[in-house]
Amino acid sequence: MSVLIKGGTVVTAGKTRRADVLCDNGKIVEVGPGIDAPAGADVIDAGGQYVMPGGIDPHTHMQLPFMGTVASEDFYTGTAAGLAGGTTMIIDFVIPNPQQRLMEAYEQWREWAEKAVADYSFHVAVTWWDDTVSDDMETLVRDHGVNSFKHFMAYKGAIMATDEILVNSFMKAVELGAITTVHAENGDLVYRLQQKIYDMGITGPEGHPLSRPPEVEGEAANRAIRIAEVLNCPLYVVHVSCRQALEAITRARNEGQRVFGEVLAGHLLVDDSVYRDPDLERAAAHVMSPPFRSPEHQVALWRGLKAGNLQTTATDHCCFCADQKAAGKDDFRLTPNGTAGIENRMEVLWHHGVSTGKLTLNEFVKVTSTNAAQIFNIYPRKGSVSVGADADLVVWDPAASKTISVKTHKQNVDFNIFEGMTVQGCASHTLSAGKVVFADGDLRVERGAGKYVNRPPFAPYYDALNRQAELATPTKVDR
Ligand code: URQ
Ligand code: ZN
Ligand code: ZN
Repeated sequence: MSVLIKGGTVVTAGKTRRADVLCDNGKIVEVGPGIDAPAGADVIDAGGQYVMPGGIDPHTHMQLPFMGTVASEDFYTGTAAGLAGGTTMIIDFVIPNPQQRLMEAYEQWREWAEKAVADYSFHVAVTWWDDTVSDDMETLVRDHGVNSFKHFMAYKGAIMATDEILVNSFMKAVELGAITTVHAENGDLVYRLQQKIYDMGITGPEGHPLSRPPEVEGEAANRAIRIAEVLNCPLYVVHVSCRQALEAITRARNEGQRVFGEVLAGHLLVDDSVYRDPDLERAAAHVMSPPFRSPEHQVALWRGLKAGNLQTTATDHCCFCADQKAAGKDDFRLTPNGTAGIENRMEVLWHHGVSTGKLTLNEFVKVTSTNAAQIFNIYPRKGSVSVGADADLVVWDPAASKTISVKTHKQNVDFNIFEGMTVQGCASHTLSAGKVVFADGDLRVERGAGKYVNRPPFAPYYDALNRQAELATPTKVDR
């Protein structure tokens, strides 16, 4: 079955032009003006609309077992909600328990993800270390298309990676040609600050941000960056939420270090006043880490995105309903951390980014799709509108408006951090593997249609050798 998207303006990371797009057999087969519809083709009239690469959300946690419960959104409902917002691929996380073989956890997550309706891939977390972890990392890169390994520097007593784990894992990643990613919060500081805040009698959700100030994130981001610098290891900092972490990334990038930064749609648009909501259930619904920050950090993050010091946008889609969040009713430390966003990421970024002039059309495509595809080595198969690429596309209607609400969203969670936000510009059609899976408000998904996406390693040793060469030849000093 072929689909012709006719009359639209194709927007990619590098170009904006009037062109039709013909999809057949899951791939893009022709891009250009005046394409005639083959017999039997589905034709989408994209007049007055944009045709862009489907969004890639590089940070989700579908059905994550965490803090004594399981995230309410699973791989079926979560990828469907993403398609309704123009996101056609997720990169989720395999998170082994300490002492659990990475391969065992990987097989478990692969099984959970079989019901996905859009394509998916996995970062694999390194939560402990011994030779078997090293071996499993190698197996995952060599045989399973994993090229990124995650490290939680927070969550002491659970999945926190110590410096020793970071060093061992980063060295292995360089050897394998993989990239490392970090959740950058100093877990020891958080642990003690949580205790201190709680012992002061602050037990409600307002205690959450107090126990994880921006400095706690800035320190960890800088530490991970410095470790990566010494080991010449590419580093991707997830959910950068504050000026301090952004400054650490910006400094490193200005010195030519291979560091990337990710920002969540939520951290760009929601501030820490939510934790002072007199409705404690609503306040608890916003408990995630790093926490939503005071307004000056949103200003810094938008600047970072515009300046190119933050390359990707994500959601950290990790859903817990009110009855789950209630576990922390008397002790904020027990509130499962996580919020939603996969359905609204692109539309809120369009409304607050493109329509306000912060982002050009091409920058919007970069930060919602292409940069993630390039960083995680699946470009131009993903993140492009080019012949031979997967036909994962979104037809974007700049004139359409909607008001975001839990009453109408497709996400399987009873709260929306963008509740009541009216946006102009949203997906009218989404194609996944060349099939129309969302059109005029209706999902047309097929359980299990999503495919696992292999992500090949980068050139192993390349950077390490270059670095050694640099170090070996002392810089000439003109006397
Ligand atoms: O830390 C993460 O990224 C996971 C556990 C989701 N929860 C969160 O608060 N960000
Ligand atoms: Zn995290
Ligand atoms: Zn996360």
